Amino acid sequence: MKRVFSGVQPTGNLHIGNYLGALRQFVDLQEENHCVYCIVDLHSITVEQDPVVLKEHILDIASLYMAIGIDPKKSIVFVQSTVPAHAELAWVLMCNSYTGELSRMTQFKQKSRDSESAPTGLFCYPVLMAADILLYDADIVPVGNDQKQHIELTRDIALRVNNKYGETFIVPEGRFLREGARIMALDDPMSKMSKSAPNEASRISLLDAPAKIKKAIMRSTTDSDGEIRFDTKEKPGVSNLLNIYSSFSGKPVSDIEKQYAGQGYGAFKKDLVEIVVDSLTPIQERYREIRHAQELKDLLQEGTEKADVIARKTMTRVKERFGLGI
Ligand code: ATP
Ligand code: LTN
Repeated sequence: MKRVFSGVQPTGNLHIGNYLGALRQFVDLQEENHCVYCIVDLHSITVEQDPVVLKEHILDIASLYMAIGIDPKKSIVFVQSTVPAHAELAWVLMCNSYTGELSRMTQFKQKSRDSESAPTGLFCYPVLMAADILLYDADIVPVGNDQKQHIELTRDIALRVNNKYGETFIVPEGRFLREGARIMALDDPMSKMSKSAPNEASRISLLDAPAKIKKAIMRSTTDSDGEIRFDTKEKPGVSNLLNIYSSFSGKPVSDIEKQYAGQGYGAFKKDLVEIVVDSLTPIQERYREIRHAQELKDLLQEGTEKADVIARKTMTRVKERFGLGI
């Protein structure tokens, strides 16, 4: 069995792009691997957070993890800051990474673009991510394409430490999403669906009420030729809806095209609303059951304990290799 590690930041609610593109994969992977899924709260404070809101978001994401089918009996689910070794290993790795390579990270460049001086934590964000992954001896890291550079850096750091101090880390591999798994914004099919876009109607959050889902889909940007055909260049809006339809229903895109041939967008969008609402309803029910239950905190506590055992073992190995401690 392989070890899988991934993390999601507790910033805002998850949308169907996060779900179809990343989280659904997390659920599938837990059948044949040892999976560790983390809510990376230390990463989220690299940009300013309201402490009260952050605490809620951590539990929101944990509940959503469970609601979509991540099973804490099969996988380890925990909150990053509850396992001290993440910050500890990050320090050791910071001493083995270079300002030059960190300055080249596009995410840092984008996020620090508008300010004269960025927080050091934002600069070191990828090193903390490397620590997350290397602590658990992960073989596979399922992430979006936007994380490719961070995975490369993790591999570089792991190899560098192994070469310098002897075999210490497993060199992980990224498992990247198919390009087709990218869900685009409903109001602008040229940009990806995102948590932080100002227009609420650009996305469907996993917890949206049916009326909001209906409004967002019925008003989604398409084109004027009325043909249901998958063509991301000429018909990006319709293609995105076809992609969402196919991902939720499991029907191949070509079957959906045939089914709606000659029917215009109205019927297609109406059916899509139903499919999305029906797919999200059970997730929302499970979410409501667990979100305020003591069980949630108990499960996260168990996750912390299991993660901590693995993380401590790695830290002992690291300290030994580096000559740290007594
Ligand atoms: P933001 O847009 O505010 O930066 P986000 O919505 O991209 O946030 P992240 O927390 O960065 O969310 O991503 C969580 C996971 O979901 C990542 O693996 C990312 O690649 C994936 N993901 C994010 N948006 C989409 C999308 N539109 N389609 C498919 N996968 C996505
Ligand atoms: N940077 C990632 C979140 C993240 C992560 C990780 C993903 C933090 N640590 C370790 C995989 C493995 C993001 O923004 N999606």
